[in-house]
Amino acid sequence: MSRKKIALIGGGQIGGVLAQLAALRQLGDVVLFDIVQDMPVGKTLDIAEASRIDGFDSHLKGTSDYKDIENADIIIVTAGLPRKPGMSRDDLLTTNAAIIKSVAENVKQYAPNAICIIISNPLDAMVTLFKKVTGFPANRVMGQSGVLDSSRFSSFIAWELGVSVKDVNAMVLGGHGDTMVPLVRYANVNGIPAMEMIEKKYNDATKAKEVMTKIVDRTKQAGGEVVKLLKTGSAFYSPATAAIQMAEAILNDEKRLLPVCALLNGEYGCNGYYVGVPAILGANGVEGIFEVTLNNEEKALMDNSVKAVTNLVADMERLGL
Ligand code: A3D
Repeated sequence: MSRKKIALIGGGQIGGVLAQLAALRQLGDVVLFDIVQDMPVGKTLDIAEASRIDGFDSHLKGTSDYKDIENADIIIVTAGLPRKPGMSRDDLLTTNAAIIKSVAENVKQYAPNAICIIISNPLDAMVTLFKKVTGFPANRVMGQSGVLDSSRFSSFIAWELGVSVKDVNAMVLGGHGDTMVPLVRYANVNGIPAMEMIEKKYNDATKAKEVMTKIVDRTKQAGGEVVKLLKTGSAFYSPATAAIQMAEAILNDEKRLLPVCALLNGEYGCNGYYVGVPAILGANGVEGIFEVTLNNEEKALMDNSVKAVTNLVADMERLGL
């Protein structure tokens, strides 16, 4: 059996961490592509030179030639500009759309059977564009955002309660922007509702609500918090880790239920748009979408988030992208 091939388009901050994680977890052979010459070769060489220490056999290749992504099983796209302090993800629309268009054309030509995970921002619009240009089936084109947003939400709950984050299950749905929807009612610590635990901690329901509101707001602003502190660029360790979890679920046919930016076909009252929803990831990519029962308040938040996504896509279409 031959090794799986993982092609990473964009060899910047996230691309470099993706390459290292894919090698460390022995997911397969790795190709790191960037339009900047030599840099991806340097990065993959640097990672490969630690293979003796880390004990991995994955072959790594840096390149600026799309031919090298031929027959990739998985493509992860990070090509495009990251945010600068004060910018919203949507401010990247015009620049990154042109980049994603050219990436999608090349992926279509050189790796027509790959399963593709998009990370470039503004995420929901870039996944939509990538799907449109490649014409790949919906199960093979998805975006990474919910796994990261949910990990941030889970971490903040764990830090508040002083429990291991391994026991926290909390999910964020909706678009990857300020309207994202952290599902408070479903958040739990090994089955115990997180809200109940926060209420017990403070013995005060009002205070518990305030604490959870802060956690939700921090989750929504978490990307911006890192951008502000880094001064240049945006988060890159955690987005890479999140995408690798998705790639691993697909390559190992794990049937993981993860929050994935997937194409909706009537689910959540939405048709034809990419939105973050719980999806089953396996060998065929997105193998199913689960529709969580939402109460009126949650439904209103989800509708608002879907509206933000449709507005963003409409902006992109108005620009002729
Ligand atoms: P950065 O370190 O700038 O890397 C981007 C790379 O893309 C650079 O090395 C560029 O040379 C390369 N590039 C530009 N144009 C092309 C092209 N046409 N073909 C191939 N490569 C090209 O950015 P980063 O790695 O920090 O972030 C990458 C993207 O991910 C940005 O759009 C971020 O906003 C986005 N991002 C998304 C999340 C999500 O959770 C969705 C989180 C963090 C960042």
